[in-house]
Amino acid sequence: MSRLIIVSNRVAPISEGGPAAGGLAVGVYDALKETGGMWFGWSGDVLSSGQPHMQVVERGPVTFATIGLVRRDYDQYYRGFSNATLWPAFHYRPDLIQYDRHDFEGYCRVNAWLAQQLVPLLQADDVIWVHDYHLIPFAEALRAAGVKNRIGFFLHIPFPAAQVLLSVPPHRELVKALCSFDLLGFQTQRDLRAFSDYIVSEAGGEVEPGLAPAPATVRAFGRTLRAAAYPIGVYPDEVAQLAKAGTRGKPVRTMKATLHDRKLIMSVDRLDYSKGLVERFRAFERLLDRSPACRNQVSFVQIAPPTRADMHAYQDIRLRLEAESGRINGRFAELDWTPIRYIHRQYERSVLAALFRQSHVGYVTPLRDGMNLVAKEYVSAQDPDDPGVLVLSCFAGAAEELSGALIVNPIDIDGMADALGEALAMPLAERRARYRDMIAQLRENNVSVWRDNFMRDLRAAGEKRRTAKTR
Ligand code: GDG
Repeated sequence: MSRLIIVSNRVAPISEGGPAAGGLAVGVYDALKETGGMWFGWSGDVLSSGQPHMQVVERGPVTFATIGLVRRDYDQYYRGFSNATLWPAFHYRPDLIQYDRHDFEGYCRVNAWLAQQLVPLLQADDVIWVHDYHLIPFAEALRAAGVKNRIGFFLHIPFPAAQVLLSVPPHRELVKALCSFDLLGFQTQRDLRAFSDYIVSEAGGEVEPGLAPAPATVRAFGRTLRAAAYPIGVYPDEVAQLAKAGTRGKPVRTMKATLHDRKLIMSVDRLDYSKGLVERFRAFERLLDRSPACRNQVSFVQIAPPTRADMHAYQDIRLRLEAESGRINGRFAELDWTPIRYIHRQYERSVLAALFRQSHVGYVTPLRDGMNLVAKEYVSAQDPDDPGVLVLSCFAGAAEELSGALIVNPIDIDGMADALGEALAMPLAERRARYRDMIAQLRENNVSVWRDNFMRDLRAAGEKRRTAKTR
């Protein structure tokens, strides 16, 4: 079978046994081990002087090829166009979009430069799978360098409605660049519809739906390609094992001791404005306001590790959250009870999984999210005999699959407070039924299924393209 080449903005840090992080990294690494191949991307280093050099590390059948970025490229490509323009736009926050045409030039320049670094490492029948919004022009750049291989793209974040995408000045260039791939993968049907709508209404192209599970055929900008939804999953049994192991560890035992018999509501998110943390804190406050019986009986733990901390919008959300948690705790705390434990730090995966298992409610309410793996990890970590309840935003991609969750609109503070109350009081039989429904879905669509479906369609899409050319 042909080699697989994974291209992503960051390459997951690798230890001897494989990637340290879970989910996507593990799923992708498994595929690389099966077929052999390479993972290529930014090393995470930002160089203040000198030229970046590629580092190549071999681990059995897998090669890791990483390269640093010079400061200007980091500022324009990563902080600038990727994270100050595309991230807010794709998460429906036009109010936060910052646009500078030099950043867009830098974004295209870095994509072209990365593509040039990859070209000498490619073999003729390699299959190339590019990940996420940092690398939208990557296939166009490879094609310009004469690469004929099959190239697929998976977007981990939402694809916005056409009206929202129009607020990104080079929207047409971006969608045209996407059409240089052979296969486009989105998290949900909603994202696929938004993309199709842009193709038809703004690009004058056409989209012919595929007979499920076949992808749709897209014709636009003089190209024909395929597009479909491939909801990313987790390995639920592995998360459950981690949760059981973590429960015996010291951090979780200590935490449990400080809870006494109070019920626990758990949230874990990178500290990002797309995750809806302020609204979530206010809904918990509303619950305490309306239900005196919950006071001193329920604790809410929010773990929010730092991310993109050198950007204004992220410093802002941090300040707002610190103010909100301080205000709410000041209002309701007692000598022996702090309602919100807000922790701006990272924890080990096994600690998180164990905390999920100990908690009565998983509170996952992003304002927008491509999928949200935390929701899937929360369900996976539960004890089947005594599972907790997932309260989930209708704007997380995961809501398309997890019908056993209590689905909320994160703008509706009262609605979220109602759902928290309902989750805390839910009878065991109903909790079990909802859990069974969700865990079956997670097992059926685990991360291997996501990857295999994408790879199957990418190999087929490339075949069609080659056959069409030789006719
Ligand atoms: C993007 C899309 C899409 C979090 N805190 C810690 C920690 N985590 C882990 C979680 C989970 C992952 O990070 C976060 O994944 P999410 O899916 O929730 O969100 P994003 O980071 O925004 O990811 C998203 C995803 O890509 C995959 O396609 O679902 O929509 O935005 O696995 O558990 N892990 C550790 N310590 C922490 O403190 N070890």
